[in-house]
Amino acid sequence: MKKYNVVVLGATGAVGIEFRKILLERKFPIDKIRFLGSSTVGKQIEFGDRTVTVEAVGDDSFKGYDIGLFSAGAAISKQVARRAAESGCVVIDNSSAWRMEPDVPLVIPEVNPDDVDWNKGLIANPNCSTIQMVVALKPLHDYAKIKRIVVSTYQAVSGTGLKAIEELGIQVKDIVQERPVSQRRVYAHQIAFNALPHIDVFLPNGYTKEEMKMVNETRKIMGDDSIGVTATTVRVPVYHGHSESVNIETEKKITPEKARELLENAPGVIVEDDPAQNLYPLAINAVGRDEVFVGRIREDESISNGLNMWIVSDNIRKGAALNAVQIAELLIKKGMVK
Ligand code: 12T
Repeated sequence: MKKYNVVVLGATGAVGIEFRKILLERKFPIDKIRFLGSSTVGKQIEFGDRTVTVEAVGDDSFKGYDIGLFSAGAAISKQVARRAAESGCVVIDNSSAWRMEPDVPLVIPEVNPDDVDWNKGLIANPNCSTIQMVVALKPLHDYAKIKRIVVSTYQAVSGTGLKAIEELGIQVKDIVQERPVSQRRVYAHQIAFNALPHIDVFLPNGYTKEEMKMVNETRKIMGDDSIGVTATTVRVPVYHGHSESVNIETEKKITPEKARELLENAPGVIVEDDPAQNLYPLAINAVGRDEVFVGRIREDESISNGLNMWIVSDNIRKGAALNAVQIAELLIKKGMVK
């Protein structure tokens, strides 16, 4: 079996840690591996039976490497991704930097695998909240054509990175031990025992950038600009796993039973929907899992063709690292890596 030279940019961040786990778990065919970071340069990392030293990004970081898995934020990605691609390294970028660029495919392997065919060395991984929603909605769209989506998210702090996970822990401990909250650096407000209707920055239209990512990315991935999408994205004091309340209006009638059947046969989806047994998707159960979990599927009785559902997934896995590695596997399968 052919093996590939792989470079991970942002190798010690929350997504980087997951990249390393998933590459090993899935026995990704690796020849050379390189880990790049900024704050952790020089750190030695065990990777299978190798020990790899974290390096700083330099001019030659990508030369001789076939696949780049990037999760170092939009600013760094804007600086290096095109250059890496030009040097022959196919970049799969997890940041928001390139997602809406017309010459960059935005890919979820279960949804639009063939969009990788027109890549020019750079492929974008969608936003975590978008991925899990679209994995669940695509089979329903194919059957009944979705006209409009109304989504509210309940997003874990791990999406912001390791420093946010640490901050939630510190604040929870402070409050439980009846001390004043000692640290508030990551978010605009205390996150422990709270809910913040604010993810990423605010835009002139009153929405946050996270909300507009869900609107624009959903249309690009589905290849359908006629779908109306409106979103409210909320940070909740959960370490891992995003939850979403999703309402859809469809052109054709789709019953909850039909929706369950379609989703039970959909790739990457698990239906957990038995209210009598208190069974519905939960963030704590989705952690460490690859699939998107869907439940609470019920009719929207306020309109003629509408459904409500609850969609949960591990935001760092399917929402980030796993989806990117699946794109890399897809490129290999299609013979699109040199
Ligand atoms: N601000 O990939 O803070 O565009 O949870 C993902 C997650 C941006 C992104 C977050 C963010 C992205 C967050």
